[in-house]
Amino acid sequence: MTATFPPDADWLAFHPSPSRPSFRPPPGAVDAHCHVFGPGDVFPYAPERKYTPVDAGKDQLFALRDFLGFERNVIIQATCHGADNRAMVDALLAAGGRARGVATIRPGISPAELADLHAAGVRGIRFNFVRRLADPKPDGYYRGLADQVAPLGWHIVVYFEAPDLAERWHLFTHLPTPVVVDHMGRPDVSQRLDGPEFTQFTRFMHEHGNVWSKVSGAERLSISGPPDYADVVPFARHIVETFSDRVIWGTDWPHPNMKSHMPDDGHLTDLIPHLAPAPDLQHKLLVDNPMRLYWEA
Ligand code: 0GY
Repeated sequence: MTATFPPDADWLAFHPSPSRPSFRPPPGAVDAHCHVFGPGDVFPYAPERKYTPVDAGKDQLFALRDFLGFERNVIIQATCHGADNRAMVDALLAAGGRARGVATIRPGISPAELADLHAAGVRGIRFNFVRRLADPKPDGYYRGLADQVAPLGWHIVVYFEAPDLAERWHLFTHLPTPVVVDHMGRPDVSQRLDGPEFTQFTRFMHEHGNVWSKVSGAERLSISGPPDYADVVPFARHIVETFSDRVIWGTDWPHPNMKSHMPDDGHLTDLIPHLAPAPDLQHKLLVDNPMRLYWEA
């Protein structure tokens, strides 16, 4: 916590002492969805932010990476930092090649600024359609930004609520880059796996070979709750088994905006063999796929 930015009164801080997972990630495993917050007195939170978190800096992230048995991180710019990517870039530069980043950018960013982000390890930008986090813009806004980063070989990460998929279908299916969906498009896991909403999501992936999914966010999607998050497992496992070459996984640390509970990152890591039961699926999910997207692109 910093005096400069007191966190929201109902903010849940990340788990102080996660359990050591029984599952051991394979060598080279990537935690492909996590964030850094501040610290706010060094990297101020954005004036337009929708929440003020408890600081969660790079040293704590790297300690968690080592403790859980991962080798690399993909650090996703969090909305509380707006389009000021300095905290994320600082973490990338400190990681000695073991982290890549996904930035938030605004129209008017220069080629030189994009080149600097690329040199630091940024390989994508994120479009956030979740209304409690960002104010959605017309499709043309996103298309302009996508056209700017496509020549760099970057991809677009999209974060949306399940009902938004129909509304943004045309935009998402015409982006000129790989498209990586956060948290499986946030399915309502109280619905059936073959219900209309999730069927639409799997059709999105079937019909568009450039669409990837993160099978992350169990702690946010689950109604049955920890430590098993049993209601999320069939959804994630279906995606992993059907699209094994286009899935990645991440802890989602430090779990912004959790209200029901703060997950134990060891328990989340122990979900992996339930989502990806066979060792070859685990290797694709944790090593081959994220390496292709973030290190080899
Ligand atoms: C996540 C989810 C959330 C927050 C953000 O950038 C963010 O602020 O992504 C959320 O509140 O659902 O993936 O971290």
